[in-house]
Amino acid sequence: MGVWAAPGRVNIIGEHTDYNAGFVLPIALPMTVTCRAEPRADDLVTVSSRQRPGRSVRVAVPDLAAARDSVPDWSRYPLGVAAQFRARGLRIGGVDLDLDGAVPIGAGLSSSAALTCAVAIALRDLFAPDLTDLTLVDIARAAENDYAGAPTGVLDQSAALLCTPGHALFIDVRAFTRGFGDTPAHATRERHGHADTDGRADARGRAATHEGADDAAGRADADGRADAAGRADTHQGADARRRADAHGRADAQSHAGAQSRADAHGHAELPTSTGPGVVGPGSDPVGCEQIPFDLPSFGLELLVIDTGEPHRLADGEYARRRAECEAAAAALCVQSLRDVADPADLDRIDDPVTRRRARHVVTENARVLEIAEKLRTGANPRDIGPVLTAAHASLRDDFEVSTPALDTAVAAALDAGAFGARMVGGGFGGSAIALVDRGRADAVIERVRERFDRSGFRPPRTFAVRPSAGAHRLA
Ligand code: GAF
Repeated sequence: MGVWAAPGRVNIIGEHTDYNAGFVLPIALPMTVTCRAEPRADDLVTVSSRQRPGRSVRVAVPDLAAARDSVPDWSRYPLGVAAQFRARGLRIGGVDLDLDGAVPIGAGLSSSAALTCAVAIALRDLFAPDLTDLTLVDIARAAENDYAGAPTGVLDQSAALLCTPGHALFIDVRAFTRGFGDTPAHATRERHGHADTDGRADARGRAATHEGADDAAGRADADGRADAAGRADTHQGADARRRADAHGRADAQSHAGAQSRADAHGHAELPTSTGPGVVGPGSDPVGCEQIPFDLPSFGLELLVIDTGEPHRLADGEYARRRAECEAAAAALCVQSLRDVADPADLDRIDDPVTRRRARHVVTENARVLEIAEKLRTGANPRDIGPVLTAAHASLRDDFEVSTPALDTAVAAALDAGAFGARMVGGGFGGSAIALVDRGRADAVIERVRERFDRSGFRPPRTFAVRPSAGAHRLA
């Protein structure tokens, strides 16, 4: 028996770049989903959720794949992870999985990846202890894509599994996903055909939403959140120790990589000295770099403003954006938009909507590299503020995934003195972040509340976050 936890995430920068083989820079949140797991003597996998009392689901291990269409939506996230272990030839036995979530639901903070990743590390530790973190990322991603039907990239699962306290995690998704043997974009397209060229999501994509996962383990009251944060904190020391060597090595390696990235926005790749996808003891996977992101010592706070508008991934718009990006890459004859170095190249795309979608991705990749370089070289994190705000404009105007409430949150935070602000995650609802001086945090929150009230939006929920631990065992 044991208890495992995995966090939600906030992406500092790099939205909708993961499925374009680009760059992302998330941090893990202090809020987690926990999975209490106990092996059984028989071959049943049971899942229960504190957020769904009395509605546990049980499936025999050999029936996991076939059960996909008959189990409730919420249970597809944990069962999908178990099914993925089986699909990869990994032996798992019967097990009771009891879930409890403290990542705000529908808030664009990735409660579903927190759930799949908590289950993934529990099953790894119980049944397949040699599995690498990289394989776990792929397992959690595939569980969401193939079993739950949510066409995500790898951002959320990577953040939940690999982030470390006090750091933002830079990921070069192309280099990182080489180790999967298949890129997430290709994997999803081949297995699902989740969106046609007009961007219409298929029935499976539309059927499942992040809310399934959120219902399973995402909801918690203020006490629940405080408790989860506290529990996560007590284990951060161990987690930090586990990765302590990795930081030194990863940082040293990444300085060499920084030069090549800076020279070739969009084309350059991180060094792959340990080979594609290899995870050595005490090192981060290829394509990943832990970059110090120490807000308190600069007197800064990162606020999350949850608009309360539920964010949904699989209702068709996310899949449509993916299809538009693929169409843009095809029009430019490149493998993915990651391969576009110069925004001027986008003039070759005839369709104005497709061109704007591509412009977001190309400029967003450049923004990730710019912020990563600033943080890597020890700049005051407040200097990244204008880049965050530019990212919001791009998501609002070019990618068109923002909402009036998100725009209001960003505008009000900036008016009240935030250094930068933007929506986070997939969009169409969810949360914004604002980088603020610690002394201005209350004023910023107050201004956002006033503006929401005046605009007729529900009161937002606001809280400060700090870079926290990735998935870990609690007990
Ligand atoms: C969602 C997806 F799950 C991620 O993979 C990523 O694409 C994100 O939206 C947008 O950056 O969280």
